[in-house]
Amino acid sequence: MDELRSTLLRKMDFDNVPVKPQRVFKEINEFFDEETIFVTAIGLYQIFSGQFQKTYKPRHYLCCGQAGPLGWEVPACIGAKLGRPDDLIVGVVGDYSFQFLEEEIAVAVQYKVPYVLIMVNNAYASLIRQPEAKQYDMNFAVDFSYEGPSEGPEGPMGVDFVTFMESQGALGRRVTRPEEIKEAFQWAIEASEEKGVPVLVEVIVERETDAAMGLSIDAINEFEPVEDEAPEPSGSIPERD
Ligand SMILES: Cc1ncc(C[n+]2csc(CCOP(=O)(O)OP(=O)(O)O)c2C)c(N)n1
Ligand SMILES: [Mg+2]
Repeated sequence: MDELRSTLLRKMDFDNVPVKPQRVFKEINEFFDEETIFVTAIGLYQIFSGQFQKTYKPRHYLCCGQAGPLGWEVPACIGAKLGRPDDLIVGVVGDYSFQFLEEEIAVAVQYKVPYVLIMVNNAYASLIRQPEAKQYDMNFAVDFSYEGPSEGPEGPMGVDFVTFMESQGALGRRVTRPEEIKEAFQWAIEASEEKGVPVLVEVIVERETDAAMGLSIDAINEFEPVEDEAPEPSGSIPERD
């Protein structure tokens, strides 16, 4: 298992703009330390998280589980922070998932609960887009982009999540380039603690990236390159100030 885990790794070090979702998780792995408590729910962003994100300790990776209630991250981060007030809580969220329970941002502001949200924003319900495209060759009712408030490298993105956060009394920053991501994480940690509110890092990612998937563990379809050898030793833990 150890050998398999350190070979045949999926590529993460994409420099592309628009940012590849895989790159977001490379930045997360390099930036956050083993004490960080992550919270996530359901979507391709969460499947990418499961495939790429490093975790180190029990009860430090909270996923809603099989029912998959979209939006769960937003209030679950409140619960995690109240349960472990001295720990850094980071929710990893999709654009559509966020919209299911975005009203909970106001609750966190009202009760002064700080945490960081990292949004993998493709303006798509991509966990529905991918099977529609692969199995039925269609793209029906899964695209949330529209002209207006927010733009990304590939065009209109629709909802402006940074303005939404600010309208609730919280904060947010939009990131469109890979080299801006870590600095935004640092800002979000400091700003959330200083103001006692949730802070969003909205990463605009490539709109149609497919996640490796298959009907069984020995029939996985890869859509992106697989590395021949490990780019770094597995299990290494980043240091953070
Ligand atoms: C309440 C609820 N409604 C619908 C679904 C079905 N569903 C699962 S993932 C998903 C799309 C999620 O989109 P987004 O949060 O943007 O993540 P992405 O897949 O694009 O990364 C949908 C509609 C669900 N899990 N829960
Ligand atoms: Mg999405």
